[in-house]
Amino acid sequence: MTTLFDPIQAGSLPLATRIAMAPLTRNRAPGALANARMAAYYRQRANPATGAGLIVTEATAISHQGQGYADVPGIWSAEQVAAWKQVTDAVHAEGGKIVMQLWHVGRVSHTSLQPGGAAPVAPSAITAKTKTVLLIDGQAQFVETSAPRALETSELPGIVQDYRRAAANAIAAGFDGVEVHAANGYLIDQFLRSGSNQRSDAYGGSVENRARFLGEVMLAVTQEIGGGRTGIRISPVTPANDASDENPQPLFEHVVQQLAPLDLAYVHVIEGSTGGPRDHQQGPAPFDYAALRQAYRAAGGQGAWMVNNGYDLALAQQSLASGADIVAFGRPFIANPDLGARLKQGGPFNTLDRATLYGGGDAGYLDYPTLG
Ligand code: 8OZ
Repeated sequence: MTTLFDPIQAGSLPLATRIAMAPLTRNRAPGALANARMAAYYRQRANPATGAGLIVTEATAISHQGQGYADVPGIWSAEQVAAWKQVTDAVHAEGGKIVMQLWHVGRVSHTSLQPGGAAPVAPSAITAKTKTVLLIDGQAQFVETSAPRALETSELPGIVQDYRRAAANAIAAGFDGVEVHAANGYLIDQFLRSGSNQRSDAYGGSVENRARFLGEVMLAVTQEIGGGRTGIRISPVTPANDASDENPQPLFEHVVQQLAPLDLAYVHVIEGSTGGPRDHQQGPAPFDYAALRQAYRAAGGQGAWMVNNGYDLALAQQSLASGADIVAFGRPFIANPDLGARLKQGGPFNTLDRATLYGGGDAGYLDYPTLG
């Protein structure tokens, strides 16, 4: 029987275990630059014998327009590429693998974070009922997002190009690959889901149209760096950032069918409400994740199937036994740098300090203890 501690080949990525560190926003990159503190944090989790078989970085903006939170990192400039090298070097020195999560927040932003103080962009001019994080006098504060403007059809190729450049930059910075963030109510998910997409052009309306932007981004990224170094994260029913869809099952089955020919490294699925109940429901029926995976496989998709949300060892083993390939752990990896070793011996696990999640320094970031 396959265990979490068995190796797997995910596209071109040889992974020592099936334990992934999920992408985790920590708001510790002032100036949108990675830094030595971040390198130390990822290094603590990088050795596959004690930490993760694969690290997915915190969400990283592909452009200034793609920024939506204070002190999150970027990957659009040469300076940012150089800064990330200290992170990839640290992870590789421990024998680890790391991919960068590529992010455009769309409407989940604030004018104070946008170029020239402009309105954030979105598929449609519908304000998300959600908050973003700003730093006010050095303190992380949650504030309402700003009203977005609808993107012109003619602007979309430029954003696709931003994803392509970001993927090339990630490889130049030493990453083993990228994960396109198509989850949690950010730009790509805003196009996918009917609650945020009221477009009347080729990018709105039918399932095929709403999935078009995602398809174009994935084609550009895979053409640039190869499908085997590319993953994607989706969250079919999450209500995160005001995301909603009236019928997610056919929408996401179409999405994975569209992904199948790209020969991706992996498909990463958040089950349920991100960081919340796994049985969260949107649409007419409970979401069928096994059917989603079967739709991908039936279309010829061979990427690893990565699952996430509220997993412990028992649930992870159960999921591997029923067809998942990799399990991503988020909050447990914040509090336990050596989560792999702790899972292997059945605990104990450190408790997460929520007060130090977003912004700040070493506390709650570099000081969680490891086993003896
Ligand atoms: C928590 C806080 C800010 C951003 C996501 C990138 O939900 C995020 C995020 C999470 O995917």
